[in-house]
Amino acid sequence: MRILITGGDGFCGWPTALYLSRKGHDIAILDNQLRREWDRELGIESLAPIASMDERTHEWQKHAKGSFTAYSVDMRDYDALARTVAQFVPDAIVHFAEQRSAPYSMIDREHAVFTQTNNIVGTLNLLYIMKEIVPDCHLIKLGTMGEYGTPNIDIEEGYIKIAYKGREDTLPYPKQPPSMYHLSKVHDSHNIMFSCKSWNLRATDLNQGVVYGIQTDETRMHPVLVNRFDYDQIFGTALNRFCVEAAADHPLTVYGSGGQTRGFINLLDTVRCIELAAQNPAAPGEFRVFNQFTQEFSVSALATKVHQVAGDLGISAEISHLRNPRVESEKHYYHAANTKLLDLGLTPHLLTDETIREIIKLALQYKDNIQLDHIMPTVTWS
Ligand code: NAD
Ligand code: USQ
Repeated sequence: MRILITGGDGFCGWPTALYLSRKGHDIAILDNQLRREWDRELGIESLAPIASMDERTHEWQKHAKGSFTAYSVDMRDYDALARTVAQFVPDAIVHFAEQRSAPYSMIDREHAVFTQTNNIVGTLNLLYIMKEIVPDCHLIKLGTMGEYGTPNIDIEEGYIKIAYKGREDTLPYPKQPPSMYHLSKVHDSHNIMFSCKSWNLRATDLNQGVVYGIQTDETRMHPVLVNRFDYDQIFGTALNRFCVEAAADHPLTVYGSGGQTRGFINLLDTVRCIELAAQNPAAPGEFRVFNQFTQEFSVSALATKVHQVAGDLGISAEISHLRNPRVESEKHYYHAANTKLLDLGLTPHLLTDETIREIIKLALQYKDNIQLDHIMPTVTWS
């Protein structure tokens, strides 16, 4: 297949591009490297230093089975995006290219407006381009489990059957997103659903949980291919962050009581899920939603696991319950369906002590680069 991967320079996009390329697909990555600019804005850096997009692309071209091309294009630039799609003519577009940090979107009004404009305009441009240029192409869009929030009933995969006043319908599952960033994903989902219905486009919305892990078989093939490793308060996410904190002898930063429960997925499964979605495209006019996570954990349970594995490595990682900077429920029901990707053939890499050990060891390897002053949360929701 010919697969265009937007956000192909990012944490999920880069390993996905390499994985699909090694499977023999023709790959184009598209990224304007905004994420590297946000690092500069915030004074942070990937813990494992990453090569420039040009350098890592050149290195991968030596290993790629099919063609492998990189485009430096902004999703908000309709003409440039349209030219790229017209030139590459993809069978599938995997769309990762958004501002993905909840804390970044909550810094202030400017960052909230930026996040929603960047994400919603980029996706809208893509939808119009697909309609005009590649109407049969399959859009594989990264959504988020956070779109659903934490309702007091089971979470379904995108839709819920409702019986009301003697009538029944299957409707989009109610959305209660917890940040301006998560809201942008909800707006995207609505725009994509409308486009599928109106223009007969085919789309899969992958509501992904929090991703953990750093390296894949492909990113390990050469030091220049190393994946980015975020751990700071803005772009770092729960499990990876706890592992770096352990390596840095910093208390593990559990927000509030830690009862917040979320869906989690190993990066190795992220890349496989994208492959499964691409191999099994949505039908024309179909807006399909898959919940892309493999296990549910509370934040406290994860911190406890990291504490134990760190202990085995001779590191005493104390757990600290901080005042929660976010407005979110810390004690709630959480049970979400995730069978659709399993039905397509996903065999999950479940969280093991070995996985945690590997992340801690990678963090130890770069211990001198850890910026301790970027760990504690300062961005608050209220
Ligand atoms: P990332 O920030 O590492 O990568 C996103 C990439 O998109 C960056 O390289 C950035 O430069 C690029 N980008 C952003 N705006 C762009 C624009 N206007 N034009 C061109 N490129 C642009 O993020 P990630 O962790 O790889 O996440 C990828 C996607 O997966 C996001 O849509 C995110 O919402 C979703 N997701 C991520 C996680 C996670 O835990 N990382 C979980 C669920 C969903
Ligand atoms: N948390 C802590 N301590 C930390 C960091 C986070 O207790 O040091 C808590 C948060 O309060 C939250 C939970 O852990 O309850 C998850 O937070 P996170 O920062 O790991 O992840 P989140 O903000 O939800 O965002 C991440 C990605 C985002 C993706 C989302 C998937 O950055 O792109 O959409 O995970 S989901 O959470 O399913 O919506």
